[in-house]
Amino acid sequence: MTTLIPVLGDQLSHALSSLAGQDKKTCVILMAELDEETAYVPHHKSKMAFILSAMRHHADDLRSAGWTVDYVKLTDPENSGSFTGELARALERHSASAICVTEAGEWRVKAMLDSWADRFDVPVEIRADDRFLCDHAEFESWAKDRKQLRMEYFYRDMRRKSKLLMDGDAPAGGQWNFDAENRKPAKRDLAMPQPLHFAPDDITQDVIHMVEAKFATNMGQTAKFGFAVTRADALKQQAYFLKHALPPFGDYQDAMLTDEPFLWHSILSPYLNTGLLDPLELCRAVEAQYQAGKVPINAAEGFIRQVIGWREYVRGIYWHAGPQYVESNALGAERPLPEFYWTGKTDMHCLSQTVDQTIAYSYAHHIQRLMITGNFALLAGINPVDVHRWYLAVYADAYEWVELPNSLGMSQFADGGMLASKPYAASGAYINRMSDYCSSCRYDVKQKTGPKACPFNALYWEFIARNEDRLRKNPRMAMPYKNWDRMAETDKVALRRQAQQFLETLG
Ligand code: FAD
Ligand code: DLZ
Ligand code: SF4
Repeated sequence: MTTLIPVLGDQLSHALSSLAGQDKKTCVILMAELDEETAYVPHHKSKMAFILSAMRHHADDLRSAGWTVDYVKLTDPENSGSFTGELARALERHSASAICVTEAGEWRVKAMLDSWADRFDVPVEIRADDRFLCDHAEFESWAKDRKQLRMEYFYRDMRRKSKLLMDGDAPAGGQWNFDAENRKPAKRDLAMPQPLHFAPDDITQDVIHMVEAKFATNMGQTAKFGFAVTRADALKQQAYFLKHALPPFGDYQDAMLTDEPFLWHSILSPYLNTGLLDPLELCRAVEAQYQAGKVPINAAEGFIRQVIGWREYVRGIYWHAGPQYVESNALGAERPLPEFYWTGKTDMHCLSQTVDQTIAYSYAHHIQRLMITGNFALLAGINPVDVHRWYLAVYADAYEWVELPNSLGMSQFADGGMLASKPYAASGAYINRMSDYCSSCRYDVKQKTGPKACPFNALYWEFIARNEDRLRKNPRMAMPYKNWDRMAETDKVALRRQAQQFLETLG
């Protein structure tokens, strides 16, 4: 009586629900490197190297913990290329009589897992993924009957539920949210922390060679690969972050600096999303730093809000919105993604900085994703599916459940406001306020028209004008439309012409 337990690439947790209560002597864990998973988008080379190496290390860890692990490599000549195909082969190999699996993290793979009960002659148990604070039923009951879904109210419930940063029934520090204190521009500081660099061991080097050979044309470099690929190393990055980057994290959460890809961010999302780190354990460690007086409330709250607020909220939205969410295009944006998203070759300094570091590290922090690459795509009217597929491909932390609501919902407003109350659209002035990018750009952020004018300026007003029918009634857009209404007709025409001329250069 053997139970087969497929463990997917984002299920690298020892406390995974499918392993709970199992008898190690009668179970075989199946892990497989698959064509289907490496090809659903053209993943960044470092993203692939990270996931495949973390899978190989996790298989070894599980073996050390007494599990039997059947691991199929991408180069195995018999490899069928899909979860279902590998499960069929493994069922035979092990004469298994049952399958137990933790639910999938996305609609595509969920459909696959749901088909197994009909397809195979053995019972299939699909267990809930309990690595999240809020399960599907709880989110549905929270969302039911609400006219608008807003993260802030959901987040307060998660604070109450987890008891994180709570003084009895009240929020620690007297406020739920210290966001207003999290918007300071940063100055270059020689003592700025840099994330730990984990030199690739033999396993990682093998994976990197394979990825470089098999996916030579994919975006991305592996030369600077330094991700942790084990839980032990991911915990080292967690400890490093708590000590060195968390204290100023709150102040500089929205800041951007030239040639500083990481600033005071945690660089923990790849580990949280593969399961190497546990979100609640991390948040409790952050809370302990606050309670010990080592970090201010705006840092602790700001960080915990991202994890039990935004991260849980976007997952809730993903499953609540259904598999057709990906088709949303509320602003009717149809322009194809410009080539420079893949190459970094653009004379807009903010964009080349963000894309170049994405190519080098498979990482960009939130404000770069939202207010540089996301904002540009929104203003230029890029097709949201193209934008979504780009984000899903290029970041080491990208899985559809977390990437899609962030890209399509938060950054492109393609869901018409299901996730966010207004579009995150901004002109060059915002980028200039929050970064030092503009001082070394060939464009002048203060100019709105003419050959040196920052493209974000005219594009911003073009966005406002183009979407007037859809956005004017949004109360949070009242100010931009008031300013637009005040503008002289000749200025409006000049701005729109400037934007059109620029858009034509995108091809
Ligand atoms: P920190 O700034 O240190 O934040 C701490 C943690 O909070 C992160 O590790 C992450 O787990 C969580 N977090 C913060 N913001 C969000 C958010 N909006 N949604 C979910 N979790 C959040 N995050 C992903 O994990 N995967 C993605 O594919 C992804 N795609 C994104 C696409 C766009 C267009 C945007 C605007 C945001 C996206 N995010 C995504 C959210 C956020 O940008 C990343 O979580 C963050 O940059 C990861 O870096 P970090 O670990 O240093 O984060
Ligand atoms: C992202 C990814 C990649 C690139 N490769 C694999 C793989 O070869 N095998 C695997 O099990 N998982 C991989 N993954 C992660 C899966 O795509 C992820 O687990 C599913 O999308 C389910 O959310
Ligand atoms: Fe970006 Fe405009 Fe600033 Fe150049 S001037 S860095 S294009 S915002």
